[in-house]
Amino acid sequence: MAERSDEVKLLGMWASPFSRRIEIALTLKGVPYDFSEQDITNKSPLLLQLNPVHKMIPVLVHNGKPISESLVILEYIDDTWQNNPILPQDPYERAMARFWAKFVDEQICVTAMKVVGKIGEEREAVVEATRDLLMFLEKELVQKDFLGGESFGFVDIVATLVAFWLMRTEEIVGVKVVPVEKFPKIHRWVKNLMEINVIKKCIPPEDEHLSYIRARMEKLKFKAP
Ligand SMILES: N[C@@H](CCC(=O)N[C@@H](CS)C(=O)NCC(=O)O)C(=O)O
Repeated sequence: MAERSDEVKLLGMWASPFSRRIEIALTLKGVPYDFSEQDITNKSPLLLQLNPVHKMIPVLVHNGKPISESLVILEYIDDTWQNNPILPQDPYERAMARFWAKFVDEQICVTAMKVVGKIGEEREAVVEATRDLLMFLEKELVQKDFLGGESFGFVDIVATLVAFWLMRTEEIVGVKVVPVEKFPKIHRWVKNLMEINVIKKCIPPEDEHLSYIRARMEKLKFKAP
């Protein structure tokens, strides 16, 4: 649990899967925090001051010190509050968890984001590319309830982006990127996630989230075919 002297503040945005990762980790650890909702279309002087390199949320401020980039923040939280560990203890397992987290961000997230930005044949190609990448997660979930193994951990927190952003976006773009027939293990994993109280508490409410994603896509002129 947080020490009484800990001052923890999260600059985030309610609909951001990156910001939600940090809320999940802080909630799992029982760390009280102040949440500062940021407008990413009109960045606050505080955000620009605290994250001058990327100018992005989330930023965690612990006792006045800012930390940016969600994967870095998650590790910081795990190092600082050691109850309910997020990363495995074994060095090889830790390396593997970091490997898959990096894969989710650098490969799945980057490719999946293009699904909403493309139409027609180009969209079909990125949907296929996203499925090829997701197949690696599907295989990781054989005989495992969570990407972290027996229990929910670092990779699961990072991959909530697949469960609560990519799979929600399907309804808006009108394409089943993660069909249950092809990805039964991923669908089972999403069900397992939904049984965790911290997850139930920390994911954005579905209807508001879908309206937000739809409005943002319209603003960016992304249209369903
Ligand atoms: N690699 C970053 C990505 C964070 C990110 O993409 N944040 C978005 C909100 S979902 C943002 O702040 N966007 C503002 C911008 O791109 O200017 C992380 O893991 O923290």
